[in-house]
Amino acid sequence: MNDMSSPPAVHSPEPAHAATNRLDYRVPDWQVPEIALDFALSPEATRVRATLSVTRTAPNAPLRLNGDGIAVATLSVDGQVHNHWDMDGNDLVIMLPGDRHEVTIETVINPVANTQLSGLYASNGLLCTQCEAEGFRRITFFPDRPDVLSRYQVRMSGDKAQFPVLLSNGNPVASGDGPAGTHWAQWDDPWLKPSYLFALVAGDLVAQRDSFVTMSGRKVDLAIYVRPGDETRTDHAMRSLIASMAWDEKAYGREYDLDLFNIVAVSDFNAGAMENKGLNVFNTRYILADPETANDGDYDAIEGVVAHEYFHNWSGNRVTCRDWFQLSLKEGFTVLRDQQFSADRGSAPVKRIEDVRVLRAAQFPEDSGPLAHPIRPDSYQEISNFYTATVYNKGAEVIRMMDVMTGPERFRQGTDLYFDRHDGQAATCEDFVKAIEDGAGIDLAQFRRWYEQAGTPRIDVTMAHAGDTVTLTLKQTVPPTPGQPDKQPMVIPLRTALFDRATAKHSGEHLLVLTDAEHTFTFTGHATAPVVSINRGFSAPVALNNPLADADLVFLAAHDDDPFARYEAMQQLVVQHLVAAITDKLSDTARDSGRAAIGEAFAKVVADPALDDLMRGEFIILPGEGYLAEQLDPVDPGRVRAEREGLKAWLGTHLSEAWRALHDRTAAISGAASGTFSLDPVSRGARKLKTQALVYLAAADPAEAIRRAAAQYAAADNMTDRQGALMVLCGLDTPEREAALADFARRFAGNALVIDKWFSLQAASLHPHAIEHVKALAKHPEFTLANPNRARALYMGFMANTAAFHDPSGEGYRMIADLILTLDPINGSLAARFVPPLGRFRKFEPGRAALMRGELERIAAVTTLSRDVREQVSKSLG
Ligand code: B3K
Ligand code: ZN
Repeated sequence: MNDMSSPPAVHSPEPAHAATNRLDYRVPDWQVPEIALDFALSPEATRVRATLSVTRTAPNAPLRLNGDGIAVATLSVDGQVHNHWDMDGNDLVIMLPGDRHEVTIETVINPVANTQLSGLYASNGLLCTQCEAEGFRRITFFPDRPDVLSRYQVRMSGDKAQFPVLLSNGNPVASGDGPAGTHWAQWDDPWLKPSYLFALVAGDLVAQRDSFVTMSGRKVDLAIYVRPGDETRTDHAMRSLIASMAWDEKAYGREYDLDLFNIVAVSDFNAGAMENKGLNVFNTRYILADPETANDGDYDAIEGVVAHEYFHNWSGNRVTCRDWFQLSLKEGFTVLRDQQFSADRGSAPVKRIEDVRVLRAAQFPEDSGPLAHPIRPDSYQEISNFYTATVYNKGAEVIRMMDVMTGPERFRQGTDLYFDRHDGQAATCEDFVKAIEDGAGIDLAQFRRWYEQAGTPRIDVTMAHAGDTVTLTLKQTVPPTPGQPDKQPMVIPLRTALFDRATAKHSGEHLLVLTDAEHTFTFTGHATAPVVSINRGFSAPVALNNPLADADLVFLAAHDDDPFARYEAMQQLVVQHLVAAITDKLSDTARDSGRAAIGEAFAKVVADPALDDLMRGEFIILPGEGYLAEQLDPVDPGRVRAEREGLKAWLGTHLSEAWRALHDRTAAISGAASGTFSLDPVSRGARKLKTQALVYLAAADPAEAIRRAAAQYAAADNMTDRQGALMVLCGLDTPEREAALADFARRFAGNALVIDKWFSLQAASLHPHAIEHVKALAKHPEFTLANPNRARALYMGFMANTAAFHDPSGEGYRMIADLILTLDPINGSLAARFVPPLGRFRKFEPGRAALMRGELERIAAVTTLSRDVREQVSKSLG
């Protein structure tokens, strides 16, 4: 059975799971305008009685209700026992004579046994729900699709000591004590909603409370519920929520629509958070923060995710999705909205750079691999597999391009029309595009291809100069992707400026909109050949091939007035050099001159008084190993690591005085020396640079870096400094490493979110024995696969450690394949998240590719795989 050369199908007697296709959409045969739910809560046997008012929309059709892992305990129609029903697989099919009925179904579920964390489950003694996308059917039988909108009334009863707090969507309408130490509460949500937005939480929780007065003067009570003891760490989340509510009124004219807004933080959660109407449920990771335990990135992530979920109240809840193929309708738009919010709250250019970095690290590889799909997919087996960087982040970029082309005022007219036109509806991506077209007055006919075609377009740029005329020829290629061998040209808006070399100025930015496969743009009035800065602000999510000489890149890195373009020039300078080095195309002289150019650009940036430290920090981050790998075919991850670290060490030595000075200067800010912690940009910038300086010093002079890192660790009054120092120590083979790790574990024992950091730092470290460390950590008493944050901390950290994951022995691949097989029966949707990195085997040199493929085949040979893992593995094998 271990014959690696056999095709996977031979090992897989199970029939392939049927695909759901976008074009097969049909309106529902029945609607459910109202549902009353009654929960008798108990950790191991919760009884659910659901009463559905159903109305027929198609003649003769039976009522088909989805279920998953549940059975009918009792069923009645219009108050009478009803026997005309059958099971069709997981579906409950009820024959009904009339056009309107009241159907009551009882089910009994076991939340404690629900390790998939979908439906109603237990987390740390709490009971909570996660219903998107198809979890509601694990609670009760229902037409579990987003175009069935219902009014929900929810009653919960349970032991008062065990579940003192009982929450659901909407408003609390009644509560009281019941028999034998129980109590009950009734909640009523006045807004129609699909089943995926249903939520219930019961348990011992404390609330931090505040309020917000909306633009029409209504007071909204806000509460963030956490486990007792955690309430001191909710201030930042609450501030973020209030800021989000104000921002959505100002930026999009969207006002909140209930008298209360509740958030609950739970420790076991598959995703980051969930936008249930009036009752958001969050992963603790995106709520809890204080300076000692959360780093600056955590603070940003909390602000962004709190905003994201809040913004869904309009983009997702008031206007929801017709079907799951439209997921980007709510996710792409809401990511754009949270990106715009965070840009307004902090440094817009830094935020843009971070967002592009995420896109390139997570979405570009997806778009060039076997799991590539359009932002509006055409087919899926398991929808959980489509909560992807493509649907979310590329989806946001696509809508951002509409904004770029229309300008913000017209874009706002488009979104206003969208919300007005589709309020209360389950809409499609097409509805969104049409509303922008009509509201903003723009023709998006060809632009719609962004919803249809997968793959990152590549733009080849050639420039010619003669007399005073510049011709810029742009050629687009959209690569073939699975199921889409031939592509049509896209609409690609590129913000462009031509810089005069002598004055380092340009005479105004142009928005070049490329619509053909190839187009030449002409500019006059350039006596000398300019330096072209193109895709400024990253106006289109494309891979740009604009071959510029090192000197031109150094010029743009120093002078471009678009901060993103300046950063980009720096990145391109480094990428060009490293790609040439990795592929052995550099002579010794070329290596020296390449390094010299990079050193010059770095020196300018480090010393530039016009830059703030937050931005300076962005400029000096070397392109990630994953992004470098994207530029190579085939990839040898060992070479990528060696050359990237080699350059880092060279920069560490070449600029050692600058790094020392930087570390000395920043150490005085927001460390123990300053005595106060602040999230202001100056303190944050200092913290960012402090660790970056250490990183370069560590690559060049480990002994000095160890001394400085140990001091930074000891002096730290905040997690950013402490974690940064520990990260640097963690990559070095030194007793200080062990001492700091032990101190960290002791200091933060019992704080799960910080212990997650302890696991991921070691898994992602540059230490030569990282792979052994991961193996040992998997056996650590604090390690568990039952908690998604912990599982991700160790194994996502490890997979991001490309040199370790791609160890030529294949041990990293084996470990991940074993993990997938062990995790799959516990939590299939989480297990499936670990498949894509193995699925990229075609990108790698033949030795590694064969090993990776072999592991995928070993997984595929298992007949009991979840639908989630099965889909990802079989698509990866192709
Ligand atoms: N809408 C949720 C996603 C839940 C994922 C379920 N597999 C989070 C968000 O995007 O806001
Ligand atoms: Zn979302």
